[in-house]
Amino acid sequence: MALINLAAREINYKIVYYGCGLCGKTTNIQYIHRRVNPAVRGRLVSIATEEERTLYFDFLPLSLGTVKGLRTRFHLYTVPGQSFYNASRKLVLQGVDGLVFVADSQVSRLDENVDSYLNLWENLMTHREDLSKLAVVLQLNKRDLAPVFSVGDLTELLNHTSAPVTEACALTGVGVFETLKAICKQVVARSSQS
Ligand SMILES: Nc1nc2c(ncn2[C@@H]2O[C@H](COP(=O)(O)OP(=O)(O)OP(=O)(O)O)[C@@H](O)[C@H]2O)c(=O)[nH]1
Ligand SMILES: [Mg+2]
Repeated sequence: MALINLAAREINYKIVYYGCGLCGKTTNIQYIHRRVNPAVRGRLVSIATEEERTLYFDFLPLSLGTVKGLRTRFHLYTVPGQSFYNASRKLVLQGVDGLVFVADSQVSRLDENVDSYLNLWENLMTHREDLSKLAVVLQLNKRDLAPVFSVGDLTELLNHTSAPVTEACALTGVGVFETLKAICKQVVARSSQS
């Protein structure tokens, strides 16, 4: 649920980038951090291993305009994709408003994508949340590599909630802002309904 701070005239949304290890979650956030106007962003906080794998999360706050006279703050998080960091993933999911599920399109990563998608459903259940009730975008990343699955195949496997789908190459930034816009639009629309 979006957190409204009336004293500060501010509305806060939490968006979590989820997906298997090495699918490109941190790369998305780093690209956004590099490319947005410094006036709208806070500090990028990354808690990572020496090999630059996410250990706990990445965090980037963005202030993007107003909704009904309230300043909007989007708190972007990533989770660690490696399977043994599940406790961290559960914590990061707490209070989530929007989810970007980042899929690694490479054929060789099929099992990891499916495991991560199932793990997301499971972890949301522990917070009494349900993917079908949240704002969701499916980002098909690493479209620059080969061989990759078709958009249709990945959508069938990883999009049981009929979420908007974007294609991306987070390394060069293709599709990164399209994904961000799609998820921001959805979380704002949902909070306006409630
Ligand atoms: N070719 C290609 N490489 C990518 C793309 N996106 C990310 N990468 C690379 O994939 C590797 C892993 O990217 P990360 O962003 O660290 O992956 P992650 O999902 O945060 O991984 P964890 O923190 O372990 O969960 C890095 O070497 C990136 O440069 C892409 O679209 N195309
Ligand atoms: Mg990471």
